[in-house]
Amino acid sequence: MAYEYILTASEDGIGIITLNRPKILNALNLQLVDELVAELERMDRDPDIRAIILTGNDKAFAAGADINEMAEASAIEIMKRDQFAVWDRMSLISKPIIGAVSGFVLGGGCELMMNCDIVIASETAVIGQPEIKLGVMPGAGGTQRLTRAVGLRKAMEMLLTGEPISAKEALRYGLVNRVVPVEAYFQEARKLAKQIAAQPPLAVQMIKKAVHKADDLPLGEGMDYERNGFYLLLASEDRKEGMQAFLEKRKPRFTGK
Ligand code: CO8
Repeated sequence: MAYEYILTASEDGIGIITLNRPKILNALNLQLVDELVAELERMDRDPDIRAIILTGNDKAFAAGADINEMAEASAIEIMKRDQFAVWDRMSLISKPIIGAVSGFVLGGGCELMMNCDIVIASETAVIGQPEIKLGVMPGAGGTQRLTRAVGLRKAMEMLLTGEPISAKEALRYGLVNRVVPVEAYFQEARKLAKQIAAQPPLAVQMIKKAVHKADDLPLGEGMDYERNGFYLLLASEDRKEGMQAFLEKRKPRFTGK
């Protein structure tokens, strides 16, 4: 499919999506988000792709929603657009999404990063929710996912001041997984994606789903969900292969069946 605002590639079981509006710091207009979600869904269906990397460029992962696009729109127009419905589809992607972020990760950019399952950040990343400075507030999960990720007090400070935090501080708060020099963040994400792509795909997807349930469900229900996933995976061919390979002291070959 031809896209205008994203680039796509695939290699060795991983799909790579690059946000591509570099002149305006990958500001997220409606079309870009539509393209991004369409490609995530396509990669989710592609049996040759087992993990997805989402990235921008060294200067900006994304500096937020496109302010030009929303500056003139009325509240009713924006409500009728229902633009966050497409964002909600991102959380239905079953394959793991690894964010490789650098530079500005602001507003909708931070919300997009928080939609990723694992995040590798460059040392230059500055991460925040500056919506308050524009007279609004986050609309795609900024108050909810940030609070779950960093805790109430830190989220309050970030959201009420609009000031970003450094990659190192984000690491301390568990908002990103690793911080590496800017020359290395993409390679690090690629290495990790390949490692995950070599795992049994059904188990990968079941684990992703179960971990996200920990945000939504009370503990008892989450435990039930986990246990049913465990039983289901016992019926997979990859389970037979994984255990047989262990007993035969060889590397397993997982097929996703
Ligand atoms: N939207 C549109 N254009 C942008 C955006 C943006 N979010 N961010 C940067 N740009 C453009 C600039 O206008 C500039 O364009 P031009 O060269 O044509 O003047 C170009 O990118 C480069 O930017 P700067 O010259 O400003 O670069 P600096 O290095 O000086 O500053 C900053 C970088 C600090 C990132 C600065 O650009 C900035 O503050 N950007 C805005 C950040 C922001 O406020 N993001 C939040 C947006 S709101 C949001 O994401 C959620 C809204 C939820 C409600 C949605 C309702 C529809």
